[in-house]
Amino acid sequence: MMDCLFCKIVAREIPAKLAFENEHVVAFHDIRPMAPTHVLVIPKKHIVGIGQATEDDVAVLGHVMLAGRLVAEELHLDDGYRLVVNNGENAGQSVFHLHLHVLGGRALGWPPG
Ligand code: IU
Repeated sequence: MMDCLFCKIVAREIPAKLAFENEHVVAFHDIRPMAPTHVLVIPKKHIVGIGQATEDDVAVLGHVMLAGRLVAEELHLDDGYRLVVNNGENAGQSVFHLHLHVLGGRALGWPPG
C-alpha cells in the first residue's frame, strides 16, 4: 500500500525506533507513548484492521500476538502489560494498518476510557 504510513515503516522509507522484527512483523516504539513502554506490533502484510482480517490472516495474526509477548518480555514488563487492538471510529483507530499496542511500565486502569 503506497500511501500507508506503517507500510513505509516496514519498507524503511520512514524511520522508527524498532523494538523487534521477524519475517512476519515489525515492532516499533509509538511516537506518542501512553505508558512508559508503548510499542506497536504490525504485520508486514497490509491489513486495514482486525475488522478486515480474513481466514487467510490467521497465521499472521498469531505472529502479531506472539511478537507482542516477546516485546513485553524483551522490555522487561515483568509486572504486567496490556495488548490492545483498536478497531474503527469509536475505538479511536487512527492508522488503518492493523497494529497491536503493547502497553506497560505502570499500573493500567480498567476499563480503558
Ligand atoms: P490507533 O489504535 O490507530 O489509535 O493507534 C495509532 C498509533 O500510532 C497511535 O498510538 C500513534 O501515536 C501511533 N503513531 C506512530 O507511532 N507513528 C506515527 O507516525 C503515527 C502514529 I501518524
